[in-house]
Amino acid sequence: RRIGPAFRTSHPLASGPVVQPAPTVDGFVETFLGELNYGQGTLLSQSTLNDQYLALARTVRRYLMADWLETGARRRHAQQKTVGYLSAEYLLGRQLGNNLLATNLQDVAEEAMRRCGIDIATLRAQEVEPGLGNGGLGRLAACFVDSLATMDVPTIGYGIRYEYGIFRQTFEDDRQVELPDSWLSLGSPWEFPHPERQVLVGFGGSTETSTAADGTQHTRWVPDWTVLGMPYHYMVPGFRNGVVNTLRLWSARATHAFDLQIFNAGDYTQAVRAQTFAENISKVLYPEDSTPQGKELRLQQQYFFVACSLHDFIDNTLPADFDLHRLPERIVFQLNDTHPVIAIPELMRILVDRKGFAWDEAWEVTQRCFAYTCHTLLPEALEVWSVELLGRLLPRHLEIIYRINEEFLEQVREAFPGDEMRVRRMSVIAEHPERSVRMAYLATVAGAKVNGVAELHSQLLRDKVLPDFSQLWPEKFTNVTNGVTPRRFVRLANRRLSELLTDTIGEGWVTDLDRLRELEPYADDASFREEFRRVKRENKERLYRLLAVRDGLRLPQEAMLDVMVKRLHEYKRQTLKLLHIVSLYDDLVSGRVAPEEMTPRTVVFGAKAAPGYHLAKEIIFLVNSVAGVVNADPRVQGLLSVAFPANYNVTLAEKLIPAADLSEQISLAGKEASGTGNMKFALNGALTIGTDDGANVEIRRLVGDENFFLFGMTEPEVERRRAAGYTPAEVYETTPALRRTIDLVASGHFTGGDRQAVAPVVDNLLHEDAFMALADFSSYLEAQSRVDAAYADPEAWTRSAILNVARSGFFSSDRSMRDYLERIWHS
Ligand code: B1H
Repeated sequence: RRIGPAFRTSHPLASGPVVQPAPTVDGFVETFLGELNYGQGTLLSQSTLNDQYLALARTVRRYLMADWLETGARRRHAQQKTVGYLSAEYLLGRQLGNNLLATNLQDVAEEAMRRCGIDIATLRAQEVEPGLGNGGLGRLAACFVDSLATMDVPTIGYGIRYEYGIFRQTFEDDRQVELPDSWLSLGSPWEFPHPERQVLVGFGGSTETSTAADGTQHTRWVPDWTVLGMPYHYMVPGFRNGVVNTLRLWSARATHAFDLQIFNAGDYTQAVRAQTFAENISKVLYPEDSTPQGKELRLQQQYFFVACSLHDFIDNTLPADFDLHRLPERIVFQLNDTHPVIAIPELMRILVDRKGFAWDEAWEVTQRCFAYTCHTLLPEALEVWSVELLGRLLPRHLEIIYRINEEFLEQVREAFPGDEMRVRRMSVIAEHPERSVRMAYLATVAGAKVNGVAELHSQLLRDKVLPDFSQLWPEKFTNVTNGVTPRRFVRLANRRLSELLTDTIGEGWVTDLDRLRELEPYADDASFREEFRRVKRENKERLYRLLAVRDGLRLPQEAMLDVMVKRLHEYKRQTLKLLHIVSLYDDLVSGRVAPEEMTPRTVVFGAKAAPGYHLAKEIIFLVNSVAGVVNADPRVQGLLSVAFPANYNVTLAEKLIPAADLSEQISLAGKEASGTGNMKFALNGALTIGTDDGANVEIRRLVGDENFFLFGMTEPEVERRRAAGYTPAEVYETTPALRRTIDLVASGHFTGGDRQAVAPVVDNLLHEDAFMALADFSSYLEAQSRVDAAYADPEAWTRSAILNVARSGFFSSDRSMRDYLERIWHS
């Protein structure tokens, strides 16, 4: 649905090159003032901070525009294979700093603002980050598109432009309260709406099958309602390489046809309501991390963005005469978890119903166009959609899924004759407790490749989650260990460390992180260690200044900074960390440990709980309660402090991680698919205390046992323990230190004597403890005393911290992208 022919003229500037503003302070000032005057309609002397921020953002945008247009033209011309990254979440973080970094305009912009009498830091602080994701999965997508741009890989990131991102967390009486994240309300200078590229998406209705004269059947879906998808484009700049890729996020609009009908019937209010209904689809991000709720609106979101994206690529991106039999030569859609898996029957529908492909031909093409990344092992996180709901919302897609399944099960029967149990186990359609579609199975059947996100996870995926499939198709399964972008999480977040690195080994590390290896010899250089400690200290000072202003927190400068930031989930075991804090506190106040024997610590938590996850919210309450009592107790002043700044997000992560000494990665073995925070901490010179889980396994192997604090059961030990019948009360009874700790919490000591208030967490630990925090308690405390002893020797600690940095180059998302290219996208 292209609207009108492109405007044609013989004017010499009509087809470029785009005139870029001069990359000088003068050029920047001039462009900035122009944006302020003509874009914001104000004068510098009368402008608000928000005016100035918007003008600054639009100025930076101008410097990227020529490269964006050029990259687009180059891509159209070259007609290379494109990566279509399909993700319901992109946790981007603030854009201004990243885009200044990418264009190498940081110093120019700073000086230009100074000339205008503006402190650029104040403007940076104005930006509300686009929080269009829950946690690791969404942030991973943002790291991946950054790396793909830096590596000049043709990529379109497809997703949803939620009007409200992840909720803003506040605490009231120590309890989490959620507020809407209206991130768009003060203007959104980084996005470009493209109404001319809107796409129509159908829902509901029924299917009709007709038989042609030659006997062939043709099926057609007749939806009974439609919405429009409006794309908003975001720039994804590579690091100083002239490449700017596109992130295309879809926003739902009501169709004219839809409300006209009702308007004509004279029902104005009903028509307006219809508009609201349509626009609800992209209204809000579902805040459940790892536990999808199976809500109808969520399925609508998933189909909405996937239908828009496929249509956009096939009908509006490929040349009009493109032969779709060759589609796999031009696109590979990477499915970021099961959220976009409905794209599989959608592509079949497009090819068979709309483009006239025979079923087998379409299936051949479809299987080569998709690959699936699984991000979990938790059974409750494996998405299923009830057949009832799918049939009502997407009747044609349900038919297609049934047929895919029928043909797949035939294949299983051929490979394993007489094994009907196996056929039932492998069916894409589950029969109990309710007939439903297993989206991970559908993705595995249709995808060319299936990958997990860390070595251990990929192995458990093959052995535990999809064993029948890996037996049938061993070559389909592979691993790509996650990574993080060194641009945002080192170069931007840790400017001091970056300068030290560049002064020492040159600046190549920013795009070739393996070069951090060259740092290894400096671990033995006393003056380098001194510099490294200065960087840490300054980062801590910066963090504490921020936390004082942001959260009214006052923290001691000297203590070890021990950080646990991630979503609140039982399997991640924030309660285990809490038990450690309480036991340290108890040791001090009871005199079991003398003040001078204690290694001073400040523990910082950051975590959002899904709003409906009651136990997680009780854990937040307990952490805040303990923090209140510990921080107010003069007996532990300067020795133990606990901070829980509200609303942990990417922006806060960028301040916290560079300051941390100790990184807490303490999930029950076999539960954390990978973790990516763990990588960011190691790269910024924190040591990890962690279980043998997810990417911790690989971090420990790379940095060396002596530079990592390992504790807890291994995954097979967890399995054996569970099989033997795990009773947490028994551990409590037989472990005196644990008993004292839990008793102190249960007594109401931290809740003003209120025992009821702590009962949900305490009872759960004693009688359920699904993630075996009590079983790992002793091992964890023993590892923490090793941490204390190690921290007491600053030279040895710094040496380990430097080696963590030097040996973590593997965790660049650039390496992850090379692995995807090699193992998945080029195969
Ligand atoms: C991860 C999710 C997730 N795994 C469902 N699964 C969601 C599942 O909205 N939902 O319904 C949202 C998110 N997120 C995380 O992915 C893993 O827990 C981490 O271990 C991993 O590092 C990250 C990136 O692979």
